[in-house]
Amino acid sequence: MDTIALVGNPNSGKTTLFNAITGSNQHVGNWPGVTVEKKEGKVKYNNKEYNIVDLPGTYSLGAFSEDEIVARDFILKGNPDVVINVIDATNIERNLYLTAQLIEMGTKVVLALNMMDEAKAKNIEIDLDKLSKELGVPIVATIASKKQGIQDLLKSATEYINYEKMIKPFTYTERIKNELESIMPLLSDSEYIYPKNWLAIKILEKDKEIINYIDKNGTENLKNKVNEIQSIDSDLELEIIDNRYNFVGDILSHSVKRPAEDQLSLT
Ligand code: GDP
Ligand code: K
Ligand code: MG
Repeated sequence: MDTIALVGNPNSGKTTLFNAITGSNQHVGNWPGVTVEKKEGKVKYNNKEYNIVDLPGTYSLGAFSEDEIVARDFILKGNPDVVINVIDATNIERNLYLTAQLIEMGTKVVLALNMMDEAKAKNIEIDLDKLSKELGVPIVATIASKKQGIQDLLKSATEYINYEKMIKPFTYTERIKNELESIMPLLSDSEYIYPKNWLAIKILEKDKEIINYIDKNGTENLKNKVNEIQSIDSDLELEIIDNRYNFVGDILSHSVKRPAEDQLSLT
């Protein structure tokens, strides 16, 4: 059975959407080894049954909380066939930071642009086509609390399972690009359970889970490189965060218009 995972910031409407999709066909358990709640359900679409997994609400996919680690491990190791990223359309700048990380991971992701009723009430204009093209992800507008857009979302997500992934190459700053180029060759002489591009970024971010993982599974050359990077007191991780915000900000400047007073309150 194909699996669809839901991921998004807290309060983006993820649970409401999960309930709208699965109805009463759901159950709650726990993720192994942690106290984080695991919600799973099933939905039938086009005569086919799909497994739906609701991942913990999270702003980021770092290693700073159990929720973040559960979410990213499931996306990278649980092999979902497609991921639905639920976005609060009234808070799109902040919400897309997570999207940027999903794109960076190489995830096959569909955006559910939720709370479209509230975005409309706030006169936020979103050019869905432009946003979709520039992000390189299919987007469906939803109002989960009114069960609107659910069928379109299921159509988009289930069809995407059989399509090639849309590719939006991330552009990094010169310094990050150079650092990545120095790590990539060291990753090529062994097999890892994580995508190599993503591992290289996490090494530069000094992600503690990944540093541990490399410590156990990496080649000597890679371990030496990781130690070297950790001993340099650089602000590379901040530059990587900035890089993601710039990627998102640039795209939003072409595709989202807010009323003037709202723009002022953002600064
Ligand atoms: P989660 O934290 O992402 O699981 O978010 P919830 O599903 O708990 O939703 C947070 C709040 O937003 C709840 O009060 C929902 O009823 C409400 N909500 C969810 N989707 C929508 C929507 O599309 N429009 C509006 N106006 N409210 C919504
Ligand atoms: K909530
Ligand atoms: Mg929830």
